[in-house]
Order: sequence, then structure tokens, then C-alpha cells
Amino acid sequence: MTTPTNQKITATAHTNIALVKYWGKADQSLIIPQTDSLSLTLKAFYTTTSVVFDPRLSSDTITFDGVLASHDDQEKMSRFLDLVRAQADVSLRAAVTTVNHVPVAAGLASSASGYAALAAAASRAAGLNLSRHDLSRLARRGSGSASRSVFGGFAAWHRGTDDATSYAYPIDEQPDWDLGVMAVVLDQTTKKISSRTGMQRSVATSPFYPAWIEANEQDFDAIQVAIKAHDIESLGQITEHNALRMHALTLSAEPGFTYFNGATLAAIELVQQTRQELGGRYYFTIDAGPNVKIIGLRTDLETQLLPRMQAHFGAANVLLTAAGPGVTIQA
Ligand code: 2P0
Repeated sequence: MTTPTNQKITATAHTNIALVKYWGKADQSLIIPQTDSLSLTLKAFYTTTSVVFDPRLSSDTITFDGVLASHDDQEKMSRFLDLVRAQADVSLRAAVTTVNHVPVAAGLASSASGYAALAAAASRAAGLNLSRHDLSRLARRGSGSASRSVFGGFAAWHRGTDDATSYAYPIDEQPDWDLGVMAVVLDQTTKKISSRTGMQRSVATSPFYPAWIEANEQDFDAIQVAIKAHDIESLGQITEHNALRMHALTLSAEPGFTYFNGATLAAIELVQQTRQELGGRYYFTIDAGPNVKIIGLRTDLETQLLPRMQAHFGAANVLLTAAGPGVTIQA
């Protein structure tokens, strides 16, 4: 039996963008993915979460940015806290306060930073002192992509076959080259098809799914060679085709669907056009929503793409950031 600290513990985790994506589970309940994935943790977008286990509480109370969480969010997070309680042999209920730090209401807040921060704060508040390896396994149970946000810079999530063998690990936590990431906000509304539902439908019905697994394995190996060599062109090309292949899984599902909207296609075109015209090194990727992220050399992004994107989509909707750190627990 572990003794909870009775202290409020605060943790911060940053969101990440997948360059070689996770799109499909082998086990829905343990969140074991079908493939390995690899991401870059981002500096500008992060979540800070505080947790205290309190004997006076009869149920978990959860607030997001000062507002009580919805019934669904409350239930999902309570189930996650149950995992922490089981691991620590603690029965107390918790008060959880979460603040999302996303410049402007960007619609880029992610369950990745949320569950990585919650895993760190809740486990420590329950009296556990988990290694980052075990923290990534715990965060994974909240949201698959959260496992990777435990680490900074480039991080990978090893698929594994069960709870013990599915974990994230660092590839290069502090990339010391001139990398930048641009986020272009095109729509801030909640998506109609959650990634959980979208990936499940893709696995179950897309005839392309077996080909995705094979191509993803090749991308996963090749991108690590590119990262080691600081080869932005190769890294970028892998990133772009991996994203397009993921989105081909949604289009080829039954019923088919897409996360793209008209502005998504316009942003893709502007990246390609500018690259062709000015010869800069920047490459797009898109997750389970219409917003576009672009990874590249920071100098090229700043001098070539930023002015054009701002002119087209509005300065407030274009944000430039860099690689960010892994999860931290504040003293
Ligand atoms: C990724 N995405 O690798 C992929 C690419 C979106 C597109 O992981 O069901 O919130 O909670 O494990 O992690 C988003 O899905 O899904 C995601 P669950 P998650 O980043």
C-alpha cells in the first residue's frame, strides 16, 4: 500500500505532432496500437494539471480552465484515475484542475498533453514514483498519443503486444538543429468523428489497412535515419506521405469520411507552391482535424512561408514554434 502525499502535485506536459502516425488499435481497452509511431513534442502548446487526493471528497472533481468537466470527460478521467488508484492501492477521490496553454483559442489542445500531465501529477500525488518508461505506459491508457508526450523532442511509441511492452521512448530529446513547426488554425470547432471512432472504422473497413501497416513500418525506420542525419528533406517527405496515407484510410473506410476541409487543401497547396517557387524546406502534416502543421527549417519557415500563410489565413491563425520538453513535475 502506498501512502498518498495529501499534497497538491502539479505537472506540465507538451503536446506532440506525429510525423509517422498512430492510426488504429490492436487492443481498444489497453490502447495497444497496430503500428509504431514517432512524433515531435512542441514548445508552444502545453497543459498544466494539478492533482490532490482528498479524504473529504466523495467523487473525483475535475475542472478544465476553471470550468467543471462535462459528464463524459469526468467519467473518462475518473476511469483513468482508477488505474492510478489501483496501482498505488489508494481509494481516495481526487481534485483535478487542468489548464490548457494554447496561444489563442487554437483548437490545437490535445489529449496528448492532457493525459501525459494527468498521469504524472496523479501518479506522484498517489505516492508513486514512476520512471518515465512506466509513466509513458500509464499515459498511454488515457490516450495513445499521450505516451509520446512524456518525452521531449523526437519520441517514438513502441507498439508492443500488451500493457508491459507498449511504451514510448526518446529518440532525440533536444534536437540541436534549426527545426521549426508552424501550426495553421483553420477551424476551431470540435471534430464530428473522434479519432477513436475514426481509427476504429479505418481498421475495420478500409481495404488499404494492411498496406498502411507495411508502409508505416518502412516510414518508421526511414525517418529515424533522417533524424540522425539531420536530413530535413527526407524527414519532410516521409512526414508528408505518411500523413496523406493516413487520410487515405479515412476516405477508403465505410462509410468514408475526411478530416480535411476546403481550407486544409488550400493550405497544402500553398505549402507546395511556395516550396516549388522559393525552394524552401518545409513539409505539411495533418492529424484528425482540418488544421495543418508544417515542419521544416526554422529560417525557411520564418522568411518564406510565414508571410504567405499569414496573408492568406490571417496572422492570428499562424503560429511558429519549436521542439519542446518532456513532462515535468513542479516541486
Ligand atoms: C497520432 N492521432 O499519432 C495520431 C495521428 C491523430 C492522428 O493519436 O484513442 O487521442 O485516445 O488513443 O491518441 C489522436 O488519437 O487516440 C492521435 P486514443 P489519440 O498522434
